[in-house]
Amino acid sequence: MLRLYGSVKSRTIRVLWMAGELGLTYDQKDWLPRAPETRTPEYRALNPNGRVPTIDDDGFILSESMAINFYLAKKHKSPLFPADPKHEALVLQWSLWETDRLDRQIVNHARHFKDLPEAERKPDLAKAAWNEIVPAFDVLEAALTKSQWLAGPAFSVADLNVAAALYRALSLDLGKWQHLNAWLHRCWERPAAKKVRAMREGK
Ligand SMILES: N[C@@H](CCC(=O)N[C@@H](CS)C(=O)NCC(=O)O)C(=O)O
Repeated sequence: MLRLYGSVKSRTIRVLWMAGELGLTYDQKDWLPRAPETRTPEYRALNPNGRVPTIDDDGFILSESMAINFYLAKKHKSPLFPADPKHEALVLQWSLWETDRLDRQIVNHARHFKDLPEAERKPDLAKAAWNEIVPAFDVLEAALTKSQWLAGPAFSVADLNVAAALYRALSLDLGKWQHLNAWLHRCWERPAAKKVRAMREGK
């Protein structure tokens, strides 16, 4: 049995999206980041970082949302994990790139721009994050001007990982990045994506 640890209101959304694409059944421990359940010795034994997501796939324990998605797609022989080694390498390239260039920046921007109570927001931090986001969006825009998808001719785990990480960008004005905007909405129009979005937004 596959067990997923983590709430849809966390990076677990990426794994829930992948599970939906693959049609997997799973048991979810719907725990928010820093929930008391993530601070127990039992959970630390599964993920010493105390973070979500983590999976337990019949005793195989894995953390890191991007790695979990590579594993699930590959294990289930999904076309979302490309067979061509060049496309596979591009999947890794874009997923690692996102983790470096956008993952924390997009969260920091959203928190200090609008998510935190006003008194806790630090406009300087929102601005610093935005200053890193803009050149990264320019890079994505350039790539998506040349190709509809990030790693080969079809939607893949690269698109899923990057688009899922850009959930918060769905509410940004992306008018300056038209190809990025179209690609992001193309990804989030997929039935598995719409389902996790509805879960997250309580619809
Ligand atoms: N690189 C990790 C990041 C995991 C992560 O930071 N998860 C957050 C929630 S989105 C968390 O559990 N934070 C709790 C904490 O910082 O203690 C991944 O992609 O899985």
